Amino acid sequence: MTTTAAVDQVFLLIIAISVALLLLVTGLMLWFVVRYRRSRHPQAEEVKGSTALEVAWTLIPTLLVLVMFWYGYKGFEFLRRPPPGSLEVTVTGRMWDWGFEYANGKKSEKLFVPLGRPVKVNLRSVDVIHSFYVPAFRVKEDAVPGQESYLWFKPQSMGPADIFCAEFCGERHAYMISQVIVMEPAEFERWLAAPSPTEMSGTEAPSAADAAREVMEEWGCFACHSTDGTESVGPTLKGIWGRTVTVIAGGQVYELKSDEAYLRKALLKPSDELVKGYDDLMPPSELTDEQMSILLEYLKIL
Ligand code: HEC
Ligand SMILES: [Cu+2]
Repeated sequence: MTTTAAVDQVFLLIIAISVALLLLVTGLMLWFVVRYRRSRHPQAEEVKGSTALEVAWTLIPTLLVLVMFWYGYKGFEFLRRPPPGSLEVTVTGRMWDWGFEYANGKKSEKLFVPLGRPVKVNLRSVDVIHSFYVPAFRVKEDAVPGQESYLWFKPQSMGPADIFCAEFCGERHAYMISQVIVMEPAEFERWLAAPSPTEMSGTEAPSAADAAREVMEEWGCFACHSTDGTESVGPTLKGIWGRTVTVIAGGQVYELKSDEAYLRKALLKPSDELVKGYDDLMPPSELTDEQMSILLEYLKIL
């Protein structure tokens, strides 16, 4: 069974019970209105209790609620137990995009998965609470900073499925969109084995700029920064090297010339020196030393 079928079954069951009750209550109401209308039944009557009726309308709804609980619980259990042999992917939520990482270190911007194999998504967040939501697979789970959570699903057909963030997480929450891309298993294995551009070496080495942009995509920098001069949540990184920046630090406002030391600090401890006119929204980056030097080289030539 798939998560989609599991959720839909319970959903349909609850809808069916609800519709049956709605029809029953509405039907009885109309019947009473007609049958006991004033012209036909001018004298109001006092009705004394009926034990059989009271037992019935206590027992039947209790049973119905227990049935809903039972199937709901079974479905919940099913959703909490990823099948053995699931493909594990670590998903990181951050303001404001999703990052995907596979067991072999491969990283991507979208969730690539093979057809027919269950996928276990291990969720984490580096800043605030996000919620990983894939409507097509009927799964949704919060990504909470400092906590691991997970969900699983099994893609049964080709074609992309949308991923949303379902927990309001700030200014660009609505842009926190990605996709599940389902591939033929063989094609997926090839994709997974191919190194990301940043890991390439030797003759295939990509240009320094490509490597740097790859790093920036991996860490979600483009969610807040442009490299073409447009302002976004953060200042544009175009011409960042050597430009005069007005910063606020410890209540002091001063100007400085952007150099390597400044940029390093801006990346590692963004809250220490805030660029004037911007909010303290940038997460401290967890770049590796190698990524840091790739990035710094790139910022010099932007
Ligand atoms: C959540 C949005 C966000 C993300 C993600 C983000 N930044 Fe920022 N960044 C900002 C904001 C806002 C500022 C200005 C306030 C400050 O200095 O912290 C800023 C400032 C900067 C500055 C200083 C700019 C200047 O004009 O002096 C640099 C450099 C920078 N970011 C680089 C990066 C890089 C590289 C990444 C990815 C590793 C990144 N940022 C990720 C929001 C973000
Ligand atoms: Cu979010």
